[in-house]
This record gives sequence, C-alpha cells and structure tokens, in this order.
Amino acid sequence: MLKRTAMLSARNEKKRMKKTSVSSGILNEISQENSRQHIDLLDKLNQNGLQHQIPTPKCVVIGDQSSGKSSTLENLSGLELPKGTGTVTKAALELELRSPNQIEREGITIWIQPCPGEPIPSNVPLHGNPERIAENIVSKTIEGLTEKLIANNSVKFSKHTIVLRVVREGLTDMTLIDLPGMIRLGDGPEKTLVDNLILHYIRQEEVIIIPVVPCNVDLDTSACLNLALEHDPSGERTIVTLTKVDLIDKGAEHKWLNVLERGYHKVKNIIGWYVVKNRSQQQVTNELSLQDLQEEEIKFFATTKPWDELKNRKSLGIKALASALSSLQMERIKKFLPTIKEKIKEKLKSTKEELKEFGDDVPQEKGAQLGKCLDIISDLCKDIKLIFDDNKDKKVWQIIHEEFKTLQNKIYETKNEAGTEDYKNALKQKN
Ligand SMILES: Nc1nc2c(ncn2[C@@H]2O[C@H](COP(=O)(O)OP(=O)(O)O)[C@@H](O)[C@H]2O)c(=O)[nH]1
Ligand SMILES: [Mg+2]
Repeated sequence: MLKRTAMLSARNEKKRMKKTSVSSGILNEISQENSRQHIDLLDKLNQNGLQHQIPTPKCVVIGDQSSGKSSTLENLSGLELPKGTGTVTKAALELELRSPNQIEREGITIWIQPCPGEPIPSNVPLHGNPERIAENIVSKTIEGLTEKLIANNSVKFSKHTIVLRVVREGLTDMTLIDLPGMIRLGDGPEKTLVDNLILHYIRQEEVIIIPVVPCNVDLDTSACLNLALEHDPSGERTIVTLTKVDLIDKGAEHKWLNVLERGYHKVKNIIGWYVVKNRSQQQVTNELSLQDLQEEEIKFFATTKPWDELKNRKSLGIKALASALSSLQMERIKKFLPTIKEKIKEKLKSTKEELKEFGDDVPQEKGAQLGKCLDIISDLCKDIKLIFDDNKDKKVWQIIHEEFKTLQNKIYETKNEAGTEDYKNALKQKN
C-alpha cells in the first residue's frame, strides 16, 4: 500500500514538473536542494539594502556585443528578453528566479534599483517600487525602462539596475545578471561606464563569472575570457559558455572539441565549459518558442557532426549549463554565508558607533521636542562657558574683543552719519 502511494506521488511529481517546465524554462528541472532557505535569507538582506554594502553570490554574463549573453539568459529563464544585433542591453538586468513559498506567490515583478549616489531621472517610474507585469510584456517593459533611464544621458548606458523577479512553481532559485557588451575600442565615457559596471561584479569573490564566447571567434583573443581569468586566475568561479555552435565553419569544430575534451592551455582547472545553441535572429523573427528551441537544441547535439560523437556529453546544452550554475551558486552561497554574517556584524558595529555620534532620538511629542531643544541649547551654553572659564585659549577673547570693537565703531559711524544733512536727504529720497 505504502509502495503504491509512493509510486503515485512520484508520478504526480513527474507530471507536475513536466507541466511547469513547459512555461518556465530549463531551470525548472534542476533539483532544489533546500536552496530556497539560503536564498530567502539573502533576499531579505538585499531588501534591507545589503547589496550595496556587502556582495552576495550571483551569476553574471560578460562578453562582446551580440555574443549571445541575453539569448543564453532567456534560454535559462524561459523568459523573452530584449536582444538582437547592435547594442541592446544598456543597463544591468538582474533576473531573480525564485520558486513560490508561503509568503510569495507566483508572478513577475519589475523595478529599478538605483545606483547609490547617482541621480535618477524624475520621469523614471518604479524605483524601489516593484510592479507586477504580465509575461508577454516583459521584454517591452525592460526596453521602455532602459530608454527612460538613458533618455537625458550624454552616455547611452545607465548605472542603475533593472530588477526582474520571477516567482514560478518549480523554478530553481538563482540570480542571473545580464550586462551590456564589452566596448573594445576607444576610451570614451561609454567604455569607462561599461568597463566599471563589469568590474563592479566580477571583482566580487562571491560572483560566478560566465564569459559568453561565440564559436565563430578565436578563443585566445577573447577579451571576456581573458578578463575573467585576470580576476579569477584559478578559474574556480568561471563557467565559460560557448554560443553560436550552429555557425562554426565546417571543419573548424575540432578546436572546440579539443577544449571540451582536453581543457584549455591558459587555465587547466577552469570550473566548466558549456556549449549551447540559442535562437538565431531568423528563429526569433519566425517566433520559434523557447520550449521548441530546447527540443531543437537536443536534436542538434544528437544528430550534428562532430557533436553526436562526443563521448563526454555533460558539457552540451542549456540544461547542462543550468545544472552547473545552480550547483556552483549554491556552493558559493554556502561558502560565503558565514563571511557575510561576519561582514554584517562589522557593518552593524561601525553603523552603531556612527549613530552614537548623532546623540539620542528626537522625541515624537511637541512638548518633549521643546524640552530637548532647550537641553541642547543649555548644553551648548555650558560648552561655551567652559571655553571661556578655562580661558586657556586666549585667542577666543582676542577675536571677540576685536569683533566687538569693529561692531561698536560701525554703530558709532552710523550714529554720526545719521546726524548729517546728506544722510537725511538720502533717506527722504528713498521714501
Ligand atoms: N545562430 C545563432 N544565433 C545566436 C545564438 N545566440 C545568439 N544568437 C543571435 O545573436 C544575436 C545577438 O544575441 P544577443 O543575445 O542579443 O547578444 P548579446 O548582445 O550578447 O546580449 C541575436 O540576433 C541572436 O538571435 C546562437 O547560439 N546561434
Ligand atoms: Mg544583451
């Protein structure tokens, strides 16, 4: 009887997974492993402003313009994001993917997380105020907010972050950051802003770096891979994602196969290499659904030479990438939670000390406020009296004496002047 109940519930669970994965992307299918508890804690800390003070684990994509960063993220999340040729991503987009719990029900919310110390245009809505939106307008809403953020900027990128929180049954809890493409040429303000945005994330030990490299470029000259290795020389928090596998010139596949099978000469222990096939521009135009894309990708790796012959298949496809990201993020959350706790304690201590310097709280009641005011004035008078009584600093007397003399002279001058005929006439004219 027990066995039968277990089988039935396993079958129902399978059915549920199948049903939800249709609409929610590949990350649904990855096991949850009580990750929600840890991520909930980080979310709470973030909502209380922690993310500006202390970095928390998340995954960030970096790479050249049009290398397939946004396409990879939409493939992972199952959500249509702005993408295409040219510079489409002009502000950081934080994708918070979460499974529902008792407090948070299913839905998509969007808001802007202002960059500290950076003015935000007055016509930009939603700063700090999450608004629920329908799935079919996600891409348009992001585009609209981006346009508003940069409308009056001389630099056509923004330092503020657009946050998209997706709560959906079966979704693996994970935070992914989409960034503008690296600008290779020149050294203008746009390049500086984008470089700083990328560096802001990849410098943080807690962050997983995903260099996105299209298979139709030379790996050795890949700027994003070199940048990732510069900040993570051991490669322990770097997961390289190779895109546009369908666009490799015939016969040039072997060098990519080599990397997957034997590693890369610049760093042997890099945590992982993954190859994915996203939607081509033509498939986007033809409205190929993300669900159909996943089926097409599986077929591609199973039937296209030389991928069909690759023995080690754990690097192939978006599902493999999702699984690797999920476990690495969990690993880093577990690794960094104790240090985050320490950092919070330190921050709390320094903030309390800073707070002490401001004195006691201002009372709510009017009478008590007046009393407080009189106390402050009386304290001030005592302080001044002390200075004078001590009389240590003779200069104070000297300065006051001189100031008093000048004031006195001015009054006398006015008095004399007030007696003259000229003064009287001038006064008459004014009236
Ligand atoms: N053929 C093909 N095209 C892709 C692939 N990944 C992305 N693209 C296309 O490359 C263009 C740029 O993609 P996008 O994701 O916006 O690049 P991003 O600038 O790095 O975010 C779009 O037209 C995508 O459809 C891929 O794996 N294969
Ligand atoms: Mg993009």
